[in-house]
Amino acid sequence: MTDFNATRDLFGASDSPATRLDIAPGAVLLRGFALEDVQAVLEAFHTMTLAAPLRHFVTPGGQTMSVAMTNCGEAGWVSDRRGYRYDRLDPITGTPWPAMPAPFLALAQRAARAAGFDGFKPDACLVNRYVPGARLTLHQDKNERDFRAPIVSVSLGLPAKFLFGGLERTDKTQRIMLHHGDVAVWGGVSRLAFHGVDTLKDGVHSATGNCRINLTFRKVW
Ligand code: MD3
Ligand code: FE
Repeated sequence: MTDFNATRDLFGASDSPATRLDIAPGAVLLRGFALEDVQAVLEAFHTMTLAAPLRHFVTPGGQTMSVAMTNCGEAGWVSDRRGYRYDRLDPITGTPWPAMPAPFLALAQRAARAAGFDGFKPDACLVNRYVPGARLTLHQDKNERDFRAPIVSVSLGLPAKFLFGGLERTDKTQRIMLHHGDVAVWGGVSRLAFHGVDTLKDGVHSATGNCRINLTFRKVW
């Protein structure tokens, strides 16, 4: 899919600086789409991570992940020696994950609608924090029950090189830089594509300091 198609100002808000890129069938990158929401979203991020702190999960293989994670919403993604799964409870606090903050949900739904997925009702938001050196190896997101719903991802802070492959681990990957304020919607046949994030480079961003924060909104149950 080398035929990138960029269109400016498709979003109604005439002063929106967002640009739309079609990455693959069902996959749309909305550059700068979250910029107007950043302040409210980062404030909600700080509040929710007080209740459900960022932590480094251990994979079933026994490796501690370099990306720090937490969740909000009904369902939270967790990993330990027993496997990957979604759980209603935070294993650290033993209590339900914090409710999805209103600015998170509003942004996710606005982006899904802009990409053609009206009526998106995420019940989970996985929050990832990358510091320089952190990476996410190539994987598929397939612990959700319903693959008809897209995944919406929001990138904040330091830029990262995102790797986007095909339905087989060995398929060729595209490399796409994800910047502060970018939102991507992964639906259709792209929903089950292999993807990952290359090692985060050193840097400082005015919104987040020395890290990248990624929010992924999912329909799990
Ligand atoms: C394509 N997160 O949390 S966001 C993840 O930047 C994850 O933190 C990365 O992969 C991050 O699972 C990538 C972009 C993304 C998220 C989910 C996808 C792309 C996707 C699911 C299917 C296909
Ligand atoms: Fe993923």
